[in-house]
Amino acid sequence: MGLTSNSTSTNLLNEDLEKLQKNCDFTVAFAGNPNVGKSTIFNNLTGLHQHTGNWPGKTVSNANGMFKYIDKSFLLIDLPGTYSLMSNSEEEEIAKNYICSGNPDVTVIVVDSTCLERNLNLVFQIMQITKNIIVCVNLLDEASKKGIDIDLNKLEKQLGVPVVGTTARDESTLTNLTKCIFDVCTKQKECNPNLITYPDNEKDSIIYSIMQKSEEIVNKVCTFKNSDYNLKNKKIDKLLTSKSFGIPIMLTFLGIIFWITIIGANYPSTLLSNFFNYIQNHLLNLFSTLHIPIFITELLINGIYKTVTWVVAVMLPPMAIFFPLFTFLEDIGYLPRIAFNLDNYFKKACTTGKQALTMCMGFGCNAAGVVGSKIIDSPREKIISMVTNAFVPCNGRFPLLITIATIFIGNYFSRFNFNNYFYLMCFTYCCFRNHINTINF
Ligand SMILES: Nc1nc2c(ncn2[C@@H]2O[C@H](COP(=O)(O)OP(=O)(O)OP(=O)(O)O)[C@@H](O)[C@H]2O)c(=O)[nH]1
Ligand SMILES: [Mg+2]
Repeated sequence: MGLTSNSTSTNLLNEDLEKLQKNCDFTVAFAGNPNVGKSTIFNNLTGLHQHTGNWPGKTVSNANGMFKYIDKSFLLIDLPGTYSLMSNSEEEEIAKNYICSGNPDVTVIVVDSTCLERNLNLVFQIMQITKNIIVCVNLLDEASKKGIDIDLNKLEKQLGVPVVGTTARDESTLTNLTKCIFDVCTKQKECNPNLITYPDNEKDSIIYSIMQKSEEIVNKVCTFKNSDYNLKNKKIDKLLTSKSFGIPIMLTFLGIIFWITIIGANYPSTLLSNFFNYIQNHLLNLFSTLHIPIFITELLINGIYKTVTWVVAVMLPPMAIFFPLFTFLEDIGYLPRIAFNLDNYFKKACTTGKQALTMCMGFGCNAAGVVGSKIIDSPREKIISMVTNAFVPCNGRFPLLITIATIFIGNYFSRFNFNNYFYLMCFTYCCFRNHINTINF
């Protein structure tokens, strides 16, 4: 009963939506501003692995998943984040289209409890379109850290729709949400949104009325223990994106990450290569004892086995170190600051600062960088990012590039001075000796 791993499905992405809707009792859409935890809730309920991370714009198309609660099955739709229904970007358009015409049985609007006022704007806009709404006030742990207290019952009365508080990273707090979804879908709970009446149909005055109402509600339901609760964050932000310190701090961070990756990868690389060598020697002995023809031994051991294990020993350790470090930068929210710092420079190359994020991913694995290009809004910049990401030297290509560079530059030097060539080889060898030459195949 309820939310168990058996009650979830893990292979529903990209299947035909209508067919899925027919197979489920109810459809539930997750909408909200970017970076408020929609995908984290979606993943916890469905058992799927949508990309989550601390920067806006990760989800760029609708994702589907399923969960069961009591005797009912629910199809969940994780929508891209949107600040408003007056969409600017491709993904906001996707979210808007689904909210306006997808006809879900209930729309869960996930809001960030640390900036409720901004998030309520979208709530009021969606209220104009659909009646069946649940407001999920997420990131309650962050709110309590900042000394923000939200009276959820009062908020429910003000909005006229069910309000549930969650901390999406803690799965146990989602029980109230699943129960509320069940109750609203099965009509055990009523939604009567308190709609705003607009003085006239001018766009500007609609926006003004929504902002005014949101401010009014926040003043009634939120208590701020510390009036300058955001001061520390603002100071850090200012430092990280300042003209004089932004770039040096970024280079230091990235330098440390590459240093840890390159130096740190040597140890597991050496261990792995020693282990594979040990197995190789035993295999060679076994093949010779069994009198297996030499060309088969060459093909299997010196061909396939050697190549595969070399790739594993060289590529796996840097990836295993780089990706967790990169995820750490993502989780502390540093990536959008990198994009901000580099936006100006990327603009000069006719592209966007967001590409810095995909290029950083590309250092770990080019495939991830190219796939990550989907976060870029403009189709032109997206294509530029996809094409140029392939030039970022990923962990797997580093050793090969160094070898090729040594051969070509080495040749150039040899025409003039053999000593220079020798020094260059020594330099390359010293820099990367552990990374390449300790792998004694
Ligand atoms: N501390 C805390 N972090 C949370 C909570 N919910 C989500 N997060 C984190 O917030 C970040 C954003 O979460 P996502 O689920 O990717 O947000 P999203 O709304 O899907 O974002 P977009 O797809 O970009 O619109 C991630 O780093 C999550 O781990 C929460 O309740 N508390
Ligand atoms: Mg998401």
